[in-house]
Amino acid sequence: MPKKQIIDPKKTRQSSEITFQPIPANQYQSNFKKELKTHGKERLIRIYEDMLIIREFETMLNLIKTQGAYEGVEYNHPGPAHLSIGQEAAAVGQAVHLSPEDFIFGSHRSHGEILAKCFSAIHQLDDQSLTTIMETFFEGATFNAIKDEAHATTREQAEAFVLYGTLAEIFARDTGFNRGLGGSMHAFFIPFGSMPNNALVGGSADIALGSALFKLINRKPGMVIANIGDASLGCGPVWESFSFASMDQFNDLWDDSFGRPPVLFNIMNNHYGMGGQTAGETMGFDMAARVGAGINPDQMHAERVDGYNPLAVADATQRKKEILASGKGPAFLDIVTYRMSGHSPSDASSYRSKEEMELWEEVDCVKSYGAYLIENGALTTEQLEALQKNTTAKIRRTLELATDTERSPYSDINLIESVMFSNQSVEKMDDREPEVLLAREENPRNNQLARKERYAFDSSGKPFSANKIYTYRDGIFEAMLHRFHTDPTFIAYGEENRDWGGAFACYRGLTESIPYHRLFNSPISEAAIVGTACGYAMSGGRVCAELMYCDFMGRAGDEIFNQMAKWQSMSAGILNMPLVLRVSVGNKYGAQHSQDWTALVAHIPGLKVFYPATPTDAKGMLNLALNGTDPVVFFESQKTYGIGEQFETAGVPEGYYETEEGQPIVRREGTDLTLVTLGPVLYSGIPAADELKQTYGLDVEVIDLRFVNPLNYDVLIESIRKTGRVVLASDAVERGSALHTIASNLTTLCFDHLDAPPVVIGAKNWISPAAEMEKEYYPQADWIIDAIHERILPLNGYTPKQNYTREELTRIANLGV
Ligand SMILES: Cc1ncc(C[n+]2csc(CCOP(=O)(O)OP(=O)(O)O)c2C)c(N)n1
Ligand SMILES: [Mg+2]
Repeated sequence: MPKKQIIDPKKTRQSSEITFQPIPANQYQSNFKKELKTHGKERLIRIYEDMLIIREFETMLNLIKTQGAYEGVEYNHPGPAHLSIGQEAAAVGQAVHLSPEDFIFGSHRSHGEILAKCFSAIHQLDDQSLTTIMETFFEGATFNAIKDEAHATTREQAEAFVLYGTLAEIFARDTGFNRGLGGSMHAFFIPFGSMPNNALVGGSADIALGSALFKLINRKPGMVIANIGDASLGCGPVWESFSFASMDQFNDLWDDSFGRPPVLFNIMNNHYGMGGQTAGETMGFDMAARVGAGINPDQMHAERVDGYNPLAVADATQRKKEILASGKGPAFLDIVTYRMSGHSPSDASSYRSKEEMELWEEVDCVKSYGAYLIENGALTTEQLEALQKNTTAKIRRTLELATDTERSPYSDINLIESVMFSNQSVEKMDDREPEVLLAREENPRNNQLARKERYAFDSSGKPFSANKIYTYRDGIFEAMLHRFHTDPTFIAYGEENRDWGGAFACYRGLTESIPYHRLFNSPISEAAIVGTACGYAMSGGRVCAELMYCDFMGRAGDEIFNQMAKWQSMSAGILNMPLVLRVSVGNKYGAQHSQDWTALVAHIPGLKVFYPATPTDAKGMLNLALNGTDPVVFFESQKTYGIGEQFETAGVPEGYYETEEGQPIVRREGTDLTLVTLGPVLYSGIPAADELKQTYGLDVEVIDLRFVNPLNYDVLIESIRKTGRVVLASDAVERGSALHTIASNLTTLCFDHLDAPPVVIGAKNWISPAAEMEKEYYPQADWIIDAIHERILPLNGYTPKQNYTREELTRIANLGV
């Protein structure tokens, strides 16, 4: 279905120029009377107190790290503590106008942001809500550690709860906000709107955008902030997020009720990466706010703000919040601040002068805001001193509680195993009616499929012609259509997902049925495709993202390896990640479009790895993945997209069904040798088995692995017990292939039954060559026979073509090929 917009050459070739609007910098004017009216005296003092608490919390951490003690309490903290001393006004100012349903995602330096956001939420919630949150969070485990302490009000108690939950998390305690599995750089507390913080520089940009997409698409209240550092403006995924958030389609193609995602990219601009100075050394923007001008005509509403004045930050955040609420996001703030503390406590500040640090100390945000309140009669010096004393006592007590191993036991290491996956079956993530454009019965492709042959052969065993058969890509389509009609939160996107019909026609027919906001083309931004999908999934939605080619996972490495894989466990199971990442394994397109990278993702803990080979499994395994709550990397070979069902004689079932997770399947029974295939190699395995049977009388059992992780070894073990011999083959290059791990486990599990060590066959350890040479690169049926002959069982009169001798093995290993 072509888009309605016409790209008119007359218009696009017209002579004109691009103009920019001025970008405001530090234009906030202090006016105490006005501020008093806006915030009230109590809130103005509260802002000071919040800054003071954060300063003291981090001063305590600094002393613990550098001297092993604070106010007489000794403790050794071996883990990290990236402090933001100096940045308190930015964190507290930002939180002032945020409501609990507004989310902030941050960086490795987020203790202050977590505390500020939670304190702000506490200020807005009533006592009953606060008590319920505290009592129910981890069934009261965190609350129990502080509930017997004397607190004058519920709010004070909630504040102590937040200080304790954060510190216990930093100290890896079971009572911490993420049961000690997140730690200093990843702690968060969703009930108050503090979302995951990220140790990867800029990692929160695309995740926060995904969370904003969730709010937008599911019509949920609130805005989302990505707190990222000035140095993160050098990171590709951050720029991908800017353009993804600014796509014209939100205005031009989506329903008018949507607008653009409510995301604020907030640069906590402390002027440094670790030691690299951004403006002046590693970047060229002069002022970070400038970058907004390059993204869209709204210039992302970019603005520079004085982050040493909490009220200037509060004012700017409120103004951006209004813009986002009107659907005109994304917004961008360059908050000028300064990190007085080192990057980490081991930082000797060798990259900056004493003079510079003294200049910032002179205008210290906590001191100067305190002085401002005194100057304007909101606070007396005595009150300020009392606040300081009180704060020190609070922090000291929090430290005592969080380091008391009885009240705050360390997490049990075995907890991790139990939260690596959530392993749930959840049909839909919300109960509302899914938004669709056509009833399922009206979908043209759905109706076409009703007339297709769901088994590839007729009653005489003759294959049906290609245009008559139900194919692998039809299986993918049916699973997608089912989920779109079942789960209202379910969305899918990637490159060419919509009008094109999906990169390889799997989605053809979906454009007609599914509105733009549930199925859309993304920018060519692989990192942001996966990162936003993570944010969408962790916020409560279900998503299928697609990377056209498996090889493009390289562009989304961090998002797949560090985000998608990690957040369920780093959150101690608080977050789910119902995210299916479809990747196709190509061929014929040479070295950068033809790689099976199952090993890469199977190596990363926290990912499920599926690789169906048949139409029945394409549908059943995608149904399974899309009904689950775990991140799945879903491999599909382009070699198999057009094939029909060749194994299940009843054909691909018409209704809904799921393939059993982790279960390999016997495709042909045999007694003499087990051949385990992954993906399309199944179709080389069958002719190899035929040849071995006909010519050498060898009865081969062919097992289609289907799953790399998780994997149930029972079927494999049972087969090997019977055959005593096993060959494993896939299209991945042989070195480091996921099959080697399986082979190694089979050696351990079946040692007493094996005649010879398992043999792993893969593609050559080379670049994948041009289509014309592929037959000499990917495993072919006769390679399987060659390997059996050389390594397991010499076949009478057989002359191998591939060299599987031990000499060859060591020769190529020596060469690194
Ligand atoms: C992708 C990535 N690269 C490098 C690092 C190592 N690193 C940690 S913090 C940091 C500097 C980040 O600077 P900025 O984004 O300005 O945040 P700040 O530390 O100033 O708060 C670096 C390079 C990392 N954690 N992640
Ligand atoms: Mg910085």
